[in-house]
Amino acid sequence: MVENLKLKSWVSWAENLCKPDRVVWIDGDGLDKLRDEALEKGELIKLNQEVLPGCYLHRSALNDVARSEDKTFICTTNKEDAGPNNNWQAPDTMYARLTPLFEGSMKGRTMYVIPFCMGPVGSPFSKLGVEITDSIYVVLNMNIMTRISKDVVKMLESTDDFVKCLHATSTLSLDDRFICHFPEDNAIWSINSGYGGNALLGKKCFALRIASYQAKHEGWLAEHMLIIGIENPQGEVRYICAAFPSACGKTNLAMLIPPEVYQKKGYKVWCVGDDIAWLRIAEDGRLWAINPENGYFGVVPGTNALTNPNALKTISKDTIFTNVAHNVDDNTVWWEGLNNTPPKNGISWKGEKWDGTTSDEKGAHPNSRFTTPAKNLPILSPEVENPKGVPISAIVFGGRRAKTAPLVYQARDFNHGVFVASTMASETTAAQTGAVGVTRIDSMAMKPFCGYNMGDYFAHWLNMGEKLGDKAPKIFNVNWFRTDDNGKFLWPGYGENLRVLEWILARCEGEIPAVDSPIGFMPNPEDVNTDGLSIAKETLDALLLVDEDLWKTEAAAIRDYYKSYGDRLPKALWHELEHLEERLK
Ligand code: OXD
Ligand code: MN
Repeated sequence: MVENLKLKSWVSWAENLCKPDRVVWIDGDGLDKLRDEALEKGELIKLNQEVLPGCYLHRSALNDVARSEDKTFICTTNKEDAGPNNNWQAPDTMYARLTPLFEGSMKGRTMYVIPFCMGPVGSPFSKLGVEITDSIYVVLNMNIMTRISKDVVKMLESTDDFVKCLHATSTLSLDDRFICHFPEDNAIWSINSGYGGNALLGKKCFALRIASYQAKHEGWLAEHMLIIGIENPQGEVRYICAAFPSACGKTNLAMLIPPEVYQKKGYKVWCVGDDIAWLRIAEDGRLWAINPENGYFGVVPGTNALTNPNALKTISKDTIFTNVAHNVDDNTVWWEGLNNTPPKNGISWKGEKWDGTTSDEKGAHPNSRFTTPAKNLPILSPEVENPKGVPISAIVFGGRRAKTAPLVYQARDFNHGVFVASTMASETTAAQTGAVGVTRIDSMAMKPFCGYNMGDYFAHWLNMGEKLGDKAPKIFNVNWFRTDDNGKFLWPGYGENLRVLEWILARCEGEIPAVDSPIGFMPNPEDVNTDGLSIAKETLDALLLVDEDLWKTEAAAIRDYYKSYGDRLPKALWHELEHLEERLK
């Protein structure tokens, strides 16, 4: 199909190894036929096309419902280059371990070859990949999440610069499940999982792990960040990037609807991306961002007309649902948090009869997902295809913290911002396998996604800050999840988060003063706009409280965490920690 020798010989090598019955190239045409095949095989269920046109349901294997972090490896020649944040094995070891697993793995199956583009086609920001897979589910999801077209195939005729992504479903054995990254070879090998984060190799594997490695070498940043534009009543749009660990409401924030008082004034929010940002310093010296993805792979439970009406509209067509409950009566889907009326005649994500009252079992898996095209989002930014991207005014970091972190604070300067970002912590959720609710430091929300030693990654951030100088975006930390002593959330969240973003943008414009605290600049309570919001003054005070004892414990945990990076941790960050400890004395 293509004449590029490097690509052709890689595909023949994979064909010889995996021994499929046939090889099919994907250029965006003929997907209906593939969908039909998946329906026939039971890999997809066609939903009610009147209510949910173009929507399908997929149920995964029970052991294959989230990213397998313990099975994910960064394979660099030197162990230190992967760093303590990653599982490591030498490339030769993993090639030798995985080759027999791929051997003959596609016998009796079809091998699909998917050329894809991350980022707007033709943008100098964008990068190409080719995924080989034996899964129609992967092909259909990649077609939503990335850009696949004849133009992309054509681009591969004239460049050898593409990431080689090899995926096989095989037996789904947990013991032999591996998601291996070879950053020195621009390659990814994934076997025995069909879960999005493990198998849609354009997303976490390429756009974060491999891209972060490329970004360090090429002088840019690949980040686990949403990108939104906030339009003020004067029609000016300012862009913010925000990083949160998985399942902390990033998709909800990316698609937020302004509270009524803001809508009346003329505020609008535009979504550029909900998960990944690639950021470069442009000719004007500012930081500009593109979203490398073309769709959203969002957590379904909790999505409803209040929490994320835009997502609800978006996923009412052209969407693949994975591991939600099936309502057999009307052939639609249901999930916890959609409404209070679970199907009477339902089938749970496990494929068992389920009616919402028979057991404690959930209808939808807590990490059930939608895959949906960006083009259907009502608030999709008109800048999303702009090859230059959008200029970033502020970078926001956040996590899920019951205590400790206040609603919002601003870093003193860029280096302090890198400190704040590198030490952000969150309570774990269902998006990772393993215990839920454990606090862990998740630097820049990138700990599971940084393709190299995070000590070097922090140094790269500091270096970017130096290059940006006074044009650098301002850095902030937010926490929507603070609770009272009864575990009740203090902040209403969702659309109301715009109130905090407004404070952030006002700080970027230098419009309002702030309070100096040991951890950074805090809002004067009267500068958080509570118009139209019934929130007690004491609640706001509680949201903005910095409990110094808790922060002393936090500083001790940071010290231990930083030590794990040994001499790869930049000295500037040790200094920042010492300043924090000083200020807390
Ligand atoms: C995701 C994740 O799927 O972060 O976006 O797990
Ligand atoms: Mn994510």
